[in-house]
Amino acid sequence: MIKVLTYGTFDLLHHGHIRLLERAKALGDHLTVAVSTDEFNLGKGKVCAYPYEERACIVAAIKYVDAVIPETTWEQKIKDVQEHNIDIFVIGDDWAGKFDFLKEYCEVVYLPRTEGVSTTQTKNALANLKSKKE
Ligand code: C2G
Repeated sequence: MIKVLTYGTFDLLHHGHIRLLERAKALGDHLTVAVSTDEFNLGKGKVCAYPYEERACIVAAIKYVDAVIPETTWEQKIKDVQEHNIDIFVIGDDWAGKFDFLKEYCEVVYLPRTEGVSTTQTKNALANLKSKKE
């Protein structure tokens, strides 16, 4: 069984996230997603619309996802790859090169991001909607 692992915030889920998870799962038989906790996101400068428990619940419901674990630190990836017997680490190419240190432990794949969609754009669109109603 080929085991795949990816990491992300997955706030205000959109088709860019779904396409990433679909392609990640297609690389193997089992996909584990490490969802960033709220505290970890603060370190990434991100304040989420949905708290960790809700984001984890939503990601776990996606048909491509087989397991969800929390992402609490930048340093956990090697341990995660070893403890979960991961064969392939996958993430969007906005991170290209950043996780090459994992090549010692597993295959590393950077997938093209889906253009034209982002959680930030979704937040801005919602803010515009709100201002139009006022
Ligand atoms: N993504 C994508 N296309 C988009 C937006 C996001 O392919 N239009 C991908 C990202 O490249 C990432 C995944 O979807 O692989 C999750 O994106 P985010 O929730 O923004 O995750 P991020 O904050 O980049 O967290 O340790 C790694 C970090 O936790 C990654």
